[in-house]
Amino acid sequence: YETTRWYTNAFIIQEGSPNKLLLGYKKRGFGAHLYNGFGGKVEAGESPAEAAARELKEECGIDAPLQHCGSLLFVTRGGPEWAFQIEIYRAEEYSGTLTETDEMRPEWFRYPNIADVTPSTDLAVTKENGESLPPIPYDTMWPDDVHWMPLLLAGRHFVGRADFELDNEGKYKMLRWWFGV
Ligand code: 6U4
Ligand code: NA
Ligand code: NA
Repeated sequence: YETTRWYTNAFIIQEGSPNKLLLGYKKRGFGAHLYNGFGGKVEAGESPAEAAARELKEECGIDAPLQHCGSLLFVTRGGPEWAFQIEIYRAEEYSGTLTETDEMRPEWFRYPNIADVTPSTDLAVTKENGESLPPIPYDTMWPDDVHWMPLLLAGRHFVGRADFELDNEGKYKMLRWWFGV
């Protein structure tokens, strides 16, 4: 590969009525117009955990006791070849005020009861709980997310890999994937 790049992705997950997941609508740059966790590049001299905390603050204005819960490898063909290693973090609490930034617009979504979430749960069909919030917007997220989000929401530690190909229209298509605990 040309290079392996290290990234972070952080999610705030609050069990309750309804269960809430915080995502950000990315307004610019890589993955623009998709919902995702908050994160970005790990910079020189920084640990992934430090980068995760910095990016969370920069992108939506909050601090949180982030815990590492997963590692994902993304490999791409068709364009410049690269691999992304993304470290996934979660927290149940946060401090500070959620703030829209130039890069991200934070929004809450509901998800099914944790007891109903297994690695094979299809969260694209969300159970009727928490009417006031929209369900997780998988159609507007990276296509791998639906496969590992149940593991994240269930509080599991997970690893995975997804391979992408850049198609003729310049869109990333997911060729194959594997996610497990
Ligand atoms: P700069 O250029 O410094 O603003 P930076 O904020 O460091 O960029 P950015 O925003 O490009 O990085 O980070 C990309 C984000 O997208 C990271 O949180 C990782 C995430 N990401 C990339 N591919 C992904 C994928 N296939 N599935 C996923 N998240 C992905 O769920
Ligand atoms: Na970012
Ligand atoms: Na950054």
